[in-house]
Amino acid sequence: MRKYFKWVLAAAVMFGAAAGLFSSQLMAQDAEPQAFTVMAGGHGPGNVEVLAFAPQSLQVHRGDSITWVVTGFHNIHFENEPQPLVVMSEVNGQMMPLLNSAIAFPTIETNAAYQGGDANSGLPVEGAPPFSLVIDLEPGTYSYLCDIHPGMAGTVTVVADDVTIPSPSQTTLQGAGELGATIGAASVTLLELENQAIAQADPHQVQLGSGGTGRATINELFPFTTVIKAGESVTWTNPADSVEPHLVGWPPVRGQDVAPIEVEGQPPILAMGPTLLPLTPSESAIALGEAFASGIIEPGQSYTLTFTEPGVYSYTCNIHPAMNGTVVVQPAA
Ligand SMILES: [Cu+2]
Repeated sequence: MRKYFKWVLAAAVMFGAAAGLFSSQLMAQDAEPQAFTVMAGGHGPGNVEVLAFAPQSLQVHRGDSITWVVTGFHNIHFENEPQPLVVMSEVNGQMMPLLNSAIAFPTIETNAAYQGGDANSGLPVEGAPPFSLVIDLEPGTYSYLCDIHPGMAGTVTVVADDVTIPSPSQTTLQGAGELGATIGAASVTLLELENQAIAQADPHQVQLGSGGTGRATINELFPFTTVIKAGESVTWTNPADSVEPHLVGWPPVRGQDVAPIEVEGQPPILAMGPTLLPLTPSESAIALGEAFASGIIEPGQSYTLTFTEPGVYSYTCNIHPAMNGTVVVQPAA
């Protein structure tokens, strides 16, 4: 009786294992396509902005779809090398800086089947549906990136149908963990930068955002408040190891990054709008109440203004509305 029982148990285990194997194979082959989500960027406290795809690496089966949820200013571009955001081009016989149409405009529609090669989501447009692709690719690893933020890249690995992969909810959790770790590390840097700014010996220097923070940027001014004497200057510097452009100016000009020039039968030329245009050359003198705008200060660049009159001067970064600073100019002794 005991022997018999053992045999039944063994048979049941074996049958169960076989059935499990059989059913899991069935599931892998006949499974409904799954819908995965990838976060493209994210926000943390203290104006920390994550410049990463999360999860950075994703496994899918052929036929599954991926939706990229974009937070911030990012594109999703399957390609090998990032393209420059700003290109100099001749318009009506004049060289002018243009937003690169190879980045701005999509080359694949949302919900389309992606079968390889160059494919770009285009820049995020307010109110547009999220960018999704149905992955119709042979097994292999495919990489994509954001043209705007160097180092912001992700991979999609397509595996054979009979290979088990993490579920969409597991990968979403994984992505949330990656975002959280990046925000945590950036928050530590934020405190260090604020402490440095408070202890700073030279009141004439302001750092625009963070540098060297890898997968995140901190869009703040270090320090927020600058106190100088009339006739003195302030120099704003975007650190060389930053990955984010900034500018300083007053009054704020938001949301006019592009001033499209219509061209018949072609996509519009994307001239830079008032938000990004330089109004005041570096080394200029500013009077109280006078408007000024630096234009884009790229990583590694500086911009200097001299304040001749006592008073309180507010300024902002048109790209990052939370970057607001004040220069307090005291009467010269
Ligand atoms: Cu900024």
